[in-house]
Amino acid sequence: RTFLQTTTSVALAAGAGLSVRPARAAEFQLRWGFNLAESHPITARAREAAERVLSETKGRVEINVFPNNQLGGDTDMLSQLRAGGLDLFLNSGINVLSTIVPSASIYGLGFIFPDYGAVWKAMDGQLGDALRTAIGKVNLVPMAKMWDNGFRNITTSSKQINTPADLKGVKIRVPVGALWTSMFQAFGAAPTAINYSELYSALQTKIVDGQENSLANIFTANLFEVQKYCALTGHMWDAFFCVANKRNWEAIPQDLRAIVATAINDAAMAERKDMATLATTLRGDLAKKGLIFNEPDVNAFRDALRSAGFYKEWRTKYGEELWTMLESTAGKLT
Ligand code: X2X
Repeated sequence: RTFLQTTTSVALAAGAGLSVRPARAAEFQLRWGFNLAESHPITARAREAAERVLSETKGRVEINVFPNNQLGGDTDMLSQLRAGGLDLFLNSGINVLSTIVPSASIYGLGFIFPDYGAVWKAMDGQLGDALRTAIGKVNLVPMAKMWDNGFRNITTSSKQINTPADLKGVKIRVPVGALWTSMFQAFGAAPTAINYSELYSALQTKIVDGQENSLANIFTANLFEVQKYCALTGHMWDAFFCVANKRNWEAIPQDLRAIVATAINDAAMAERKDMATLATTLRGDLAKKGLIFNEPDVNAFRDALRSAGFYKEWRTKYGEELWTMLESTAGKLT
């Protein structure tokens, strides 16, 4: 039980005058977990949201932020969330969240968004709303705004990836979600599903040769230390839903819930801007750390997915309704 509803006033130590903590334990204490590193912009913005909530609720709601897999990997955190031990969880709809809401992964299909304009039009619009509705059906409450996790690129340690043929048989880590495994199988690679919490050590010990992620994650999780090459494939875009455990969420009075939701959604919007700013410098920063970049012809990668029947297969899985919504922003895919 994380949701401590204290009736007694627990005075904190005297002399805490400089602290932003309330003078007594908050009525509602929420635990908010996710996988990203301490230095990722998501962590700073989540902490900022927590401060804002504490002040705007006059100390009644305290959110404790647990980044960097402090509470366990994504698979563990999802279990904790469903059991109510975790109140808020940031997770990609393509990642473990898709194991309980399969349709939430649709925005991760390869090469569907040309740019961020197309991304936010879809995800703040009809398609995103449909996915939030699906998430709402499994006793989770999704916040309105997604948090950017960036376009993804492939890193490797033993060889450079210039064409889909270069991926043949390459052992590559993917997050735990069926779409990811399917996509890398369609590229001809040998994907292994591993949580982000285990990624650095899986690369270091050569359980896998490569992985794919945003430049922000390659930087903040220090993956450049255990990877040599980065192919700028931008093969898919990813983002996080912020989801709450429904029972715990509804135990909070409506006026306080509104403050929490607004603070979290505003933080998501600020984080999107942070990512856009970072995008202008990360390649240079990572090159300075020794990562060797190349810019492959991405059309060849998209064609590889097409000819492997990848889009057709997933069209059947997602169904025509979602597919039509997707194609209304992404254009014809099959
Ligand atoms: O696990 C990953 O690679 C990450 C951090 O990008 C996601 O959560 C999908």
